[in-house]
Amino acid sequence: MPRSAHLDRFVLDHLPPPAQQPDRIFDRPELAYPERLNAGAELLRRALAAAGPEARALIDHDHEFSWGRVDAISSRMARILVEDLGLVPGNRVLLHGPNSAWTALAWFAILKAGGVVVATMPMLRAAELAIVVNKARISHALVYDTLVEAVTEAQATAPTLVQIMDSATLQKAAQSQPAGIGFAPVDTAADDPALIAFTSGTTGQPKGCVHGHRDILAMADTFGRHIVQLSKADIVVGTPPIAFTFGLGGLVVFPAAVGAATAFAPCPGFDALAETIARHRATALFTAPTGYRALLKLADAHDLSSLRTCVSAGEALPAATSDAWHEATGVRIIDGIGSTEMIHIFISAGGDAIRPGATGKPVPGYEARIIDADGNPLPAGETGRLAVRGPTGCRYLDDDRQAAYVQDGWNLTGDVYRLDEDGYFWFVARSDDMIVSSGYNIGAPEVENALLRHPAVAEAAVIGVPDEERGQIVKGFVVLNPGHTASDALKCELQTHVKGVIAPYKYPRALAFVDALPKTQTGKLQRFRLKADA
Ligand code: 3UK
Repeated sequence: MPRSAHLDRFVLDHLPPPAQQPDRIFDRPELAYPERLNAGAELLRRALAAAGPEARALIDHDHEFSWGRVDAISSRMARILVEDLGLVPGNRVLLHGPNSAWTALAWFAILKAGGVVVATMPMLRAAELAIVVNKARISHALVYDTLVEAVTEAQATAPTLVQIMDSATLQKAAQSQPAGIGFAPVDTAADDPALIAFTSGTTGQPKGCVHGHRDILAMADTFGRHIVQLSKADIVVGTPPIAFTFGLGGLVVFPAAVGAATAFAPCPGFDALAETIARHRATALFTAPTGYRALLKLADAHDLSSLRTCVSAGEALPAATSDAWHEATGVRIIDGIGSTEMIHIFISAGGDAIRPGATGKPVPGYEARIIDADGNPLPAGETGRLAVRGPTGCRYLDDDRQAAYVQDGWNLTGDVYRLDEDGYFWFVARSDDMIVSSGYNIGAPEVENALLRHPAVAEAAVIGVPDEERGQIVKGFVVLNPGHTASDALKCELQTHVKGVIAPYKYPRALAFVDALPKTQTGKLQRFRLKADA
């Protein structure tokens, strides 16, 4: 084992035992990382080499940073972390900020300083932050001005947190440093922990997924390099928070790896996103399927014609959404399944290889297979549990649930998939979203996609509800498009429509019209909340 740079060994000491570690495969030249690697320094080295110091890097609403300035400012911030705040390599640093240039700058700074980044969604409140701080024994926090209160409040029940610095203070301190003094990035081992990404946790305590410096580069050198294929000419926009690894990859890591620029919307929401696309002539977009559906409604009012590359993840992209987007913009969306545990996307397809409705094939660097309940691989055509392995893998921080996600070195994502004869992987459902009605297995997403094919339907969700006769019945929740009104007649029409699109036994026997569906901050449908209310 190469020598770790971590003087604070907390994360290293709370990794899963060797027998529960995932296999890690680096059998491609672009994944042959050196023993010493600092992801913050290496990404900025790549950006500067590709685009040069003057090239645009981070664009806030009306303020721009070049890659040269991103490198210089993040080095100054790293110095402040080490010299003023006493950061020791291996210490965990809470990064609590909205998607913005400041949050990206601070992210690079923490990595350069040898800290372990724990980024959290700006919407988290004190109680939720305290859980994360306690679990990861966080000592330092860099916090965006407007969010300081929640963090200081969390401190009351999270005593490990001793140093909090707000964005304005950090920025001022960085500016007042004498020019010309650099910062030598901490000489971390390639596998030294670099970040802990907490799962949104639909049930139970959130799980902390540990990823090393080389894992951050691996997402750029697999999905980024082979499927997204950004160049230094790209201007990237998107909705997923930087605290969610989908957003971290799309808005920070992939652009840096090629010297592209990221434009941050001034506030969350799809109107601001559409405006940002038009204003900066953005070329690449990262958002969830619900984001594409929301943008479709705004496409007439905003100029989206600059977009060339569109990436969807978080939940399956229905063929109906893919087709509607293609029709409106001429761009085929790249769908990809990723997870916090794997850091980013491991099955996907781009360009002519895209088959709407299918997720795609294993991203170069990853292997995927379908296994049965006993862990035996299943042939093409069969439906079963998805298992993957590659350069990255699941390593929970001190968590018994490791044994459920990693088995025999393979990562089990909790998804049910089907592999076709051409090697394409088709999403069926998450295991917990399989409905068993009268002995039939029905995947909730398949019924949702059928509902979405009806012109009156804007959003759809499907769950199983208890039924004496059938065990469970399929229940649908539908948000209507403007110009349509809920009625018994429309309900019947939708039920008949579903029977015409998929096998009739899958149709929603119960159907409710609602104003909105419960979604996570990462755009995922929360079926469990509908189940709780049903
Ligand atoms: C589901 C998908 C079908 C699937 C994520 C890209 O979503 C991400 O991470 P999470 O930990 O959730 C993982 C689970 O979400 N899922 C995600 N993408 C798809 N299902 N098709 C898809 N395209 O159940 C998976 O197990 O929140 C996505 C990059 C980084 C991420 N963290």
